[in-house]
Amino acid sequence: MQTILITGGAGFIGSHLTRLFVTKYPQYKIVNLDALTYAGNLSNLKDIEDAPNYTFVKGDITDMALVQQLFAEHQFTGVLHCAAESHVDRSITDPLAFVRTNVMGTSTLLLAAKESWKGDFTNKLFYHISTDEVYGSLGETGFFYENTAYDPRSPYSASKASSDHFVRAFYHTYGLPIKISNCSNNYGPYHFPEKLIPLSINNIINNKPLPIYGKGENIRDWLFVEDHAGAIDLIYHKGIIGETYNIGGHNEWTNIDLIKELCRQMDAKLGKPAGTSEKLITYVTDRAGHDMRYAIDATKLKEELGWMPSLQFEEGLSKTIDWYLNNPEWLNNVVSGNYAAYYEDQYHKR
Ligand code: NAD
Ligand code: TDX
Repeated sequence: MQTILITGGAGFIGSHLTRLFVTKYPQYKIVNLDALTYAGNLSNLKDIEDAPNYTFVKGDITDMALVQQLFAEHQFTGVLHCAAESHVDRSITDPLAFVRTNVMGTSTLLLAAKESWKGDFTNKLFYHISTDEVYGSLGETGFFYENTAYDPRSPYSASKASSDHFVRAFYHTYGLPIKISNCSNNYGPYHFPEKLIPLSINNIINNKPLPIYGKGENIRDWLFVEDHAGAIDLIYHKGIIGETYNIGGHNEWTNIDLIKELCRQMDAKLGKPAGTSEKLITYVTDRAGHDMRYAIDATKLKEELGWMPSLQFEEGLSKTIDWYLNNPEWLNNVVSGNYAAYYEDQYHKR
């Protein structure tokens, strides 16, 4: 019998992961702890909210008393730690929010797990979900490997790198059973429209400019979010304690090529003449400290655990666009309110 604490389960990746664990493992009890920040949205989990093995708790991972109380009440055997401040641009304007949630929050969870498990680590696991951005920025060649030296360059990636270090420190110092995975850029349904792909889909729908930072030559390595969730499931159950696994699909795109492919697919789906959406592309001031290229080498995950991504990018992008076109209420809900003010502030000065 497993009882698993998922943090950040109402966010983008967390909601896919929660859905996967709740439906695939009906014998597990899943508790989702989420503060419901601007990025958390319970409508991401509508289809499973009444599942008998699922409980939602609204709360903050930096709240030690709450986290301790949840460990005492539910006797968690595992933690899937997804909660984070996750947007690089927001980390440039408000770095301390990232230190608070990503560093303090992760450390709070680690300490609560250590105290609750009281040295009996049999069948226990603290799984930390992290990013490839901790490795820094690549030039034209090369890949990030599990043993690539950390070189974070944004407040976001510095806070994620710090959280990874704390997770490893608890493994080495206290023997806490941990696993870490570092994944490349995700895309798919329920992605908050402050990130490149959903922001651009939303702007094409609304005939608004598509802001491309700098020359659009920066490269990201994109993975469909359900493939990320599948990899986490595999590592959670089959990976080795204390190990790190890189997750990525060898799928590198310059931002400009990606946006052109998105425009091409959206014109076709919306019945517009080819080339219509591309006219919305607008080059804007570059992101400060903009990392040039990310590229993951996921050989370890493939060779040791047999993982492969299931979707080609064009197919995954098509599924993603269809989801946004079929869920206008979700999109309209999240782009109203606070997000409208953020968007105005972020882009009017570019
Ligand atoms: P997200 O911003 O969509 O969701 C984050 C969730 O965490 C939200 O539901 C939010 O309400 C919750 N949260 C934030 N602060 C909290 C706090 N203090 N206490 C409790 N809950 C809090 O993020 P995402 O894109 O789904 O990313 C999830 C994890 O995966 C993060 O750790 C991120 O670093 C990592 N990651 C993301 C990507 C990506 O491309 N999105 C890639 C690799 C790794
Ligand atoms: O309006 C935009 N215009 C633009 O050109 C935005 C929002 C982004 N960009 C560029 C910046 C990046 O080169 O597109 C690329 C992707 O940007 P984001 O979607 O903000 O993602 P990124 O900065 O690469 O970070 C993401 O991947 C790793 C996630 O947000 C992180 O949470 C994850 O860890």
